Amino acid sequence: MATERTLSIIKPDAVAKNAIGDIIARFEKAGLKVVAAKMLHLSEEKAGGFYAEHKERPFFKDLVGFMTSGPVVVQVLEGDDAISKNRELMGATNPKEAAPGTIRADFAETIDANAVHGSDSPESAEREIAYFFGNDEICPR
Ligand code: IDP
Repeated sequence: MATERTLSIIKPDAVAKNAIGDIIARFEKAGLKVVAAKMLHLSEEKAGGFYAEHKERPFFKDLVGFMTSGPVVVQVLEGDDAISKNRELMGATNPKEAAPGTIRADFAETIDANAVHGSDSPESAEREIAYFFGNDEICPR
């Protein structure tokens, strides 16, 4: 197993539900360490840049509207196989298809407001972490 870092975002719907602590507890109980964290209210430009790969998709405008609708908590999680472990904890993109006990099954109802984001590959983790954090904001533990 490789020690990895991944970017997690607790999205505006989960922040509005006061679920920040419950979600971070799941990461920590699974052995992932929070090595950076901050709360942000994303601008359209910042949210649009983050999801640039979806720019041509029909849901892009709604996605940016949702991601800028309230504050988010962005974190860097570190641990063994952190990228795939976080994706397992999150569950499927559509909460209706997410396995029982996953974050999306427990905290989200719809695909447009699905509680969390997690990097899906080492390449996206590297890009996404650098999109939100400078090296001096990450605290190895
Ligand atoms: P992921 O968040 O599970 O990695 P992606 O395919 O990267 O899923 O999509 C990014 C985000 O875009 C999703 O989390 C979801 O909020 C939104 N999204 C994806 N597909 C759809 C769709 O078909 N309709 C509405 N929103 C979508």
